[in-house]
Order: sequence, then C-alpha cells, then structure tokens
Amino acid sequence: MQTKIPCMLMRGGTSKGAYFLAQDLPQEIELRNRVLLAVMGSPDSRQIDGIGGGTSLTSKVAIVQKSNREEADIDYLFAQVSVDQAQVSYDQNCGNILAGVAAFALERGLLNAIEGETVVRVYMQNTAQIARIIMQTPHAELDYTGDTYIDGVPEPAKEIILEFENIEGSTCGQLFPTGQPQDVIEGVAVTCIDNGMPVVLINAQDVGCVGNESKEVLDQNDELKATLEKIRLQAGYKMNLGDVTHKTIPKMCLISPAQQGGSINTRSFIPHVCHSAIGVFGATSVATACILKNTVAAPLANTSQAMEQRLDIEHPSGRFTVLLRLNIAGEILGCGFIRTARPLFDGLVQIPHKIWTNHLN
Ligand code: NQM
Repeated sequence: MQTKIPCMLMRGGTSKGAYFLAQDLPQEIELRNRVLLAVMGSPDSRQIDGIGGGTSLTSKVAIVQKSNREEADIDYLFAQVSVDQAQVSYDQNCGNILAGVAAFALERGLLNAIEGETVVRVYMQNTAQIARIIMQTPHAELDYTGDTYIDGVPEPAKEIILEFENIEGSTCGQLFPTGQPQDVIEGVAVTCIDNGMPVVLINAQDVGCVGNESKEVLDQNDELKATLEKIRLQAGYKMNLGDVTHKTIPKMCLISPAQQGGSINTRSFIPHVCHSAIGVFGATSVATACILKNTVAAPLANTSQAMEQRLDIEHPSGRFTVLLRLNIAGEILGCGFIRTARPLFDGLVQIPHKIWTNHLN
C-alpha cells in the first residue's frame, strides 16, 4: 500500500524542490523527516526510489502555510534532504526555493493574486526573517511565461523579485561571526561572513587554484576538498555553529578577480560539492564581503562608493546579480535579486504505507 501526499514539484531559481502545504505533512518532526526522505528517495546516491534528482540542488523541500504573524502573509520552512545520508537539515535557508513559494501559495489558494502586481511577505522560519516576493500578475492571474533569463536555467520565464532587509547574522547572529572581517585558519586568510548564509571566503590562489576551474575539475580535487573541510570545521566553531561535520553550513567559497566584467568570480562548495552556479543567499554574503573593508574579497572586487550597488557575482554557469542598498556609513540596509520559478508537476507523491498513513488512505 502507498500513502498519497499532495505535492507540487517546482523549479525555484536554479534549484528544484517538492513544495508542500504544512497541513499535508506530519506535524511531528522525526516522522516528517522520514516522510521527506522517502519522498526524495534518500539515502541513495541516485535517489532512484523517490523524486529527488541525485544532487543537493534537486533534493530540496519547501513547507508552506498561511502565517499568523502580522508582518507576514505566509510562513516558509526550507528542508535540505541529504542525497546519500538519512538526514534532513533545517539549518540553512534557500533563496532559490524561496523564489517559488509565493507562486505555490497562490496555486494552493492561500492567497489571491492582485491585478497588476502581487507582493507576498514571507516569514522564513529557518532564519526568522522576512522576505518580500514581488510577482507580475496581469488580470490577477499567475503567469509563468516571460522573457527573463537567469544563468543556469536554459529557458526564460516571468521575473520574480526577491527583497530582504536585515538579513545579516541570519544563522550566526552577526555579520562577521568571528568578530572581525578577516581571520587566519590553517594558515589561510579567510573571511567568515553571514548576510543570509554563513560563508567562508578564500582567495582561490591561497589554496593552489586559479578560480576559473570547472565544477568537474574542482569536484575531483580531493586534496583541495580536504583542505577546505579542515578550514570549514574550525570555522564552524568560530562562527557560533559548533560542530558542523554533519551540517550543510558554512558554505565554502573560492574567490578570484572577475573574468567576465563582473564584480568578482566565485566557485562555491555547498559544502562538499562545487555548486554549478551559486546560492542566492550565498551570493549575497559574497557581495557583502566585496563592499566591506578588510575582507579577503575587498581587494579582488570591482565595486563603487554608490549607495545602491549592483554586483555581478560570476559563477561556473554565468553570473548572479545582487542589488545592495547601503546607508551613508556604508552599512547594508537591504538587498534584492531577480529569479524565475515554474511548477513542473502537481499531484500526489507516493510513499510506502509503513512510513506514514494520512487521511487520503
Ligand atoms: O544560498 C544552495 C541553492 C542553494 C541555496 C546551497 C540557496 C541560497 O542554490 O540561498 O539558494 O547553498 O546549498 O539553491
């Protein structure tokens, strides 16, 4: 026997995930985790017995519900389902999957679209912060067709604007969780920063790289990965994250001067595999490090003194644009991005009865 659970498979930015209403999943966390592992087909490197795509970017879950908070319309909880281990992590947020949650809430009737433009305020439960998602909704209808390309997605779609304020210290409590813009760990100069995502930045040259290596080359470089992991484990303690052996944060990011006219070039590890692009909040943390003094990124980055800056973060499949708003003292007031999202499949995902049964059975 199989348990059927309402689920929408969506592409959100450069990630893909299963979107659920909270009411359609078990409320008890351990049981919910077992259900999500079964949905994705984990643990298994191919996720052959589930709907996961065999990579961390395609093994993601959004759990959405109407919000009780005055400052939000919906609550969004992000779950990273490990591909090859029986682990579900709520430690990190995901800005790519976030790009789809407002559309999902409209699809499920939690909210109504407004003629022209619909603004949805999202409480991001993982980091207890608010995002604003702005979608064009002509005739008060959802329409995913558009002409906006984002690097890492071959087809254009309608743009979705994401805006945030005060996301510094999202998980670590402080923008520079070690108390300073630069530290030395394992003899390597690093910047530990959290503006939406805890990230450790390293000049690629300092770990024997150029910075423009392909994802495949970096994924095969075991020596580099061992060095990055040593640094990451120590950074975890310094960043108030404790033992990060089994955590997906902090992310590691090699930086080098821009190669395509952008602001800086990156190769990010999330945290053990090189990202084929870069995470949304990962890119925000990198962009922030570029404009702040005494970070390892500042001397490599092309930036200006403007109070509104557009930083193009280069990555293995193109670039990701971050808009930063600063105050006169050069502190970050807010940031924004453009993404696209699209439902791919809507229906009932099925898991073995022995894991959980619901009212549909
Ligand atoms: O940084 C990958 C992604 C992400 C997360 C990761 C993300 C973000 O590309 O906000 O979007 O860092 O694990 O989806």
